[in-house]
Amino acid sequence: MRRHSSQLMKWNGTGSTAHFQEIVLERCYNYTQLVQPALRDRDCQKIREAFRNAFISKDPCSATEEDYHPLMKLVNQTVPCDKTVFWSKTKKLAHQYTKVQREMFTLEDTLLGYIADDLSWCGDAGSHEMNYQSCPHWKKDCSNNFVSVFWGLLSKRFAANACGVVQVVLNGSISNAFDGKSTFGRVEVHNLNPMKVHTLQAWVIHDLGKFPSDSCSGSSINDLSWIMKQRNIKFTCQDNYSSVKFLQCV
Ligand code: 2NF
Repeated sequence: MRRHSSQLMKWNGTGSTAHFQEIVLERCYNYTQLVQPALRDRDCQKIREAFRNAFISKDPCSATEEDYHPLMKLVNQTVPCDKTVFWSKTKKLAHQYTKVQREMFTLEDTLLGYIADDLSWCGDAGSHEMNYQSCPHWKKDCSNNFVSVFWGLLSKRFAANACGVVQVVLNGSISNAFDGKSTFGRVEVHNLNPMKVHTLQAWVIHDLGKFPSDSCSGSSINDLSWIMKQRNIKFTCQDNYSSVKFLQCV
């Protein structure tokens, strides 16, 4: 049954990305065949279908992690030890860093992160279609929307699977380089496994030409250091690490 567009405009967030299904399939093939051929046996049609089944015909404000379990099971990717890079308010820079350091991985360098990056998606309880008009906004409508739950679960698994020395790129040009309310501070930090993760290395990078607002000696990094101490994970911090810093010039 066709629904009135007024009903589809009920949320405050942007609607599903146009051509969502095609983009998911194309990104999946690109990643599994060209970017990481080690995953060439993954079934992209099945991945697309499992992704769609996670949220289609469901109330877009009642997402649970279980909804995504079939998708996670299909993909099942691990990142080698010492290769995990987290980021918070430094997306562009962190991605430039892993592009240069070829074998390093941010979440968006893993298959599911790569597929979903910058996309929006939701359905509706009474329909088999996606809602391209609007989707719940994570702050204005509901936090248990399908996009937030997806990133929360993916971030949790990414952190829980990390091993060896792990890195985080933080932004020294905002007042709290470490923000306990961010996904990094709320989810990733608390899901690192002290039995597997030896050290967390933080790089605090200041934007070129901007006044530094926070640094390794500031109180937010002190909070992060304290959490790591409690969690029995060694912590190091460096301001303007040159291998990351120089990327701002390219
Ligand atoms: O969109 C992504 N690629 C994404 C989204 C959320 C989390 C990636 N992550 C993973 C990455 F792998 C990083 O290691 O978490 C880490 C970054 O998240 P952060 O919250 O620490 O960093 P921000 O720069 O503050 O946020 C990243 C993006 O996520 C959005 C936010 O608006 C920004 O576009 N975001 C944060 N929390 C939520 C939420 N609960 C959110 N979007 C929806 N629901």
